[in-house]
Amino acid sequence: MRGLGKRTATAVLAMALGVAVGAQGRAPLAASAAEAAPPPLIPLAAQVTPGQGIFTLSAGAVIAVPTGDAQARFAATQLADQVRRVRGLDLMVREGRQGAAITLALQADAPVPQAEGYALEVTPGGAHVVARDEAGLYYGAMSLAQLLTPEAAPGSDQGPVTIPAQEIRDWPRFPWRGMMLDVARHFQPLDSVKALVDQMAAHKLNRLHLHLTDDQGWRLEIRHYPELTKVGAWRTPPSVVPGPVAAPYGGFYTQDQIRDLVAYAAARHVTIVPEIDMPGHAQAVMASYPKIGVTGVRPAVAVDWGVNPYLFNVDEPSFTFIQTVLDEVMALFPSTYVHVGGDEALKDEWKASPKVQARMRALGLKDENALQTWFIERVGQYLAAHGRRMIGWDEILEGGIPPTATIMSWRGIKGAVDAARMDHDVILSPAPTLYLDSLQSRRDDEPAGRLAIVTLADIYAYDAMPAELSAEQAHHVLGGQANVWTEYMMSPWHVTHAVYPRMDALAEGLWSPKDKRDWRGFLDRLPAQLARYRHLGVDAADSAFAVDFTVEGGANAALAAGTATVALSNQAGVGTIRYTTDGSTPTSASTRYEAPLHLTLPATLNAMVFSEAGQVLAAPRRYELTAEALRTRQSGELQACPQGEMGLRVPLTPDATTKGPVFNVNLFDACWVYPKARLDGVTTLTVNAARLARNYGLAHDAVKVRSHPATTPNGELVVHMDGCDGPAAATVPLPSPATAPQQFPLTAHLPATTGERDLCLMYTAPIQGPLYAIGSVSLRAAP
Ligand code: TNX
Repeated sequence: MRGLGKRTATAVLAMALGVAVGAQGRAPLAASAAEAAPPPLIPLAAQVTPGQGIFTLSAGAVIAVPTGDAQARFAATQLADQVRRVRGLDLMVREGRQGAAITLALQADAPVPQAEGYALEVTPGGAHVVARDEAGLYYGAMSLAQLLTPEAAPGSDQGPVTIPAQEIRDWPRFPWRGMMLDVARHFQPLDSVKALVDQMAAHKLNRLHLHLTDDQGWRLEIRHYPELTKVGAWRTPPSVVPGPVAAPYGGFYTQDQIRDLVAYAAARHVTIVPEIDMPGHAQAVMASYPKIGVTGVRPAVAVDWGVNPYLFNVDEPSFTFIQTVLDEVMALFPSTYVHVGGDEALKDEWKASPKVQARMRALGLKDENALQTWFIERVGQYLAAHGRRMIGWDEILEGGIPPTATIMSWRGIKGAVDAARMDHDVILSPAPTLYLDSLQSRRDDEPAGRLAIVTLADIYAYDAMPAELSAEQAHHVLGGQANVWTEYMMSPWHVTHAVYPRMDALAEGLWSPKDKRDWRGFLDRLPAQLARYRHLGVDAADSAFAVDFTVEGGANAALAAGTATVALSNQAGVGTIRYTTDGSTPTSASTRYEAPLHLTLPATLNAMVFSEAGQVLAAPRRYELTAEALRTRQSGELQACPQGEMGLRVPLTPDATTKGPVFNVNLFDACWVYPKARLDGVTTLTVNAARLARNYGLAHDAVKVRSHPATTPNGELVVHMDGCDGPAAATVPLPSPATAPQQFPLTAHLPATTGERDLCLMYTAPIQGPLYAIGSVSLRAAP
């Protein structure tokens, strides 16, 4: 079940390998900054022909657009705005061609092979963009904005800018270059959505799929059904802290705000594709209008992530409701495509309802999957009658493909391959690769998310065209899309961290020709983009560049020897690592890391990563080499107990918007292993414990949650040595949830022993109660 972070061992292994695949040999950034270096564009252009000479642009230069062409003027203004904000260079936008250094114009015979393409010619005399359509002209302006902001190094971005003469002809590989933002699980303020649109447009992405409704919230004002936002947009956060009930969490967009957003995006050639999820993921609807549901019983708006049981009924009032909602949706969103969800609809309610069963039989349908296909197709027909097209997640294939459907494939790519073979259009957005709720590194400092690691390199390597398809069938592949599910992204900061710079890798995969793809070249072009992010206030993740510290031979060897050999590296294998050992923050003048460091304990390492040009690629990271630190394991360093997996990294509070502590958990077993603990002289073990909400809809998998027998009412932390089946070495009762704070230490006294032994730590708290987690485990020796 996707919603819950369970994975097979092979998948986890593959993901672990994915990380290894991401770490390709180290090469200095300047290596390809030689003459034939591609222009500083992301995504890379389809064709670039070098020219003779250099174009120099100074402040006050003019960008000219044809008189009366509002769209060209808008593109020019966007170009000027980018260059001013990133480089501090003021350009002027004017109509007419007089004295212009830069021109932008539509041209019916512009030399581009297809829609959205542009040609950009740079000569010593100026830069000229032509295109056959408005989108192409806009993308030409965005490319020029990148050419005019090529610098990565601070301080180099002053005065006139120079661009080598060149001719660029560029067009997209796929027509659908998408991102999905889930505003249902955690509401995203309008300004954050617009900021995402800005970056999508700058990256030549053109579809923003908004996941507007789900069990945990309905986020779109529907005039005809006011309860959807009065009731359905708000939930009461689960709490495990003694005290009053938390304030409601939620929010929604008014129709005026949506019109504003749609227009804002359209001006940037981004189509907003609305999703109204059905027949499942509909608990917020049932909380607002219970009669639309199967049982008629009113639930609360969900707080449980995962899969919840509430389905739409299949009778006429349901369709009246859906059609009325879609009427308003169609009036707000001009998008040809309307997404109707269809994912993870647990069929229990339909199975248990005699009325639903009678209807299914009357329709001559063989099972609930066929009923889902009928349901979705009925909605698809309604959309088709209004000139729109329906998209659904790949589950809608389960009962036979609805004739009017375009398929968005997320459970791998099989859905896309099957649908394309049946002559349906498809969009690829497979989990985990294009799921940006998957964390991007194994670092301790990553925020909450899924533990299927999807690195920058993984996204870069992704190809949206399934190899299985014939050339004929390949025409059905509209493109790809990365999905930002926000169960664990509580604030705009979290979304930003998840999206950038992985959006750069995505954009290159969806726009640039396949044969132009070049991971090392991409890494060479990325520092300029990171500098753009810095100037624009986009707090991009540095996960791919940040320093990882590895103690050779492991922490135990260092503890035994009192010295350590420490290797420094980073995930992407780029840049220059500089470090200090005196506790100070490194600078570009600090010692350059060349080979593993030999240190005597205690020691402190601070390291950061610079590009060849001296730009900071990763913020400083600190590593303490003390006996205490070497005996401590953070949540992310612990392993799942045998047969289990740590699927999720979860926050202390499900809706806290601030960055806070996170905990790796296996929802099915509150059990962790501290592998090879060095126990010589150790007398106590201290766990930094946390009590978390158990807010997960596990559906049929709920029976798989393991419980461990408790001997006291609140349960205990039990420590076993040499695996989980051996006798308990220590048992510490948990404090009462009614009085204890959410985070608390637990100290266990261990029997004297020696050597390296696996410690198994499990909670025996009742599985109906809160979820207990481990922030860190430390071993202490007797003084
Ligand atoms: C599965 S992808 C879901 C979403 C969850 C996502 C979390 C899909 C169509 N359904 O409801 O948010 O997993 O990764």
